[in-house]
Amino acid sequence: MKLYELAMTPSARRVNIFLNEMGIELDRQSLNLRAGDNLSDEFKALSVNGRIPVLELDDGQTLCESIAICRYFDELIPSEHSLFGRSALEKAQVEMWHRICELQGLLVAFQAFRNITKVYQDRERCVEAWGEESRQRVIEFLPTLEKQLSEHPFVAGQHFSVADITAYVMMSFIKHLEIAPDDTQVNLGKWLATMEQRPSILAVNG
Ligand SMILES: N[C@@H](CCC(=O)N[C@@H](CS)C(=O)NCC(=O)O)C(=O)O
Repeated sequence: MKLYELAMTPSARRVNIFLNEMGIELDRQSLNLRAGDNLSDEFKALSVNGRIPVLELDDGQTLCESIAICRYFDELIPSEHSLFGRSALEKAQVEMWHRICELQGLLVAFQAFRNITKVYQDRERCVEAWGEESRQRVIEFLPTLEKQLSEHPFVAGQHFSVADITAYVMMSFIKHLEIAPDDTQVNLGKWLATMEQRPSILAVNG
């Protein structure tokens, strides 16, 4: 198997934290996204969404979308400590919080970053006002996380899960938008500090 990625990017970080949690090593190929390595016909043949990460299986089939890749390994190597949850209720809570963090947090932060910095203006139309609006929406999402973390040790409840991975990657990424927990978001700040001590996260932070 081979993982096509760019280790510093948020989507690759999500997969790499997950793989570190599971103790999985893979062959890797790094792409230079800004130079447009992912825009080639050769790469587009591997990646339905034309982005990294992409997992290429030994039989040549490929998977893109970071959480689909994580789910593949979760099913391939079953564990009683699945990061996608254990009981029916816990699986649904992980799914719920994961979708909340992804749809209201990480993907909105991507829109903010891409439209404000215009980093990929060679391949997409950038709307600065949309970037600023998205940045504001990320700020307005943080109280949801603060409330949840004031009542539970982890984002989806009692156990570390893929929802913590996405929330952590979002929180580390929004530093580029000059967003951080404010003085009232103490529980979010404490959770962030705890996440930064996890070996799987220390390893991607280098
Ligand atoms: N929803 C996708 C997002 C993938 C994505 O946006 N990857 C970025 C890096 S974080 C990328 O490849 N950007 C290059 C481009 O947009 O051309 C996932 O979770 O895998």
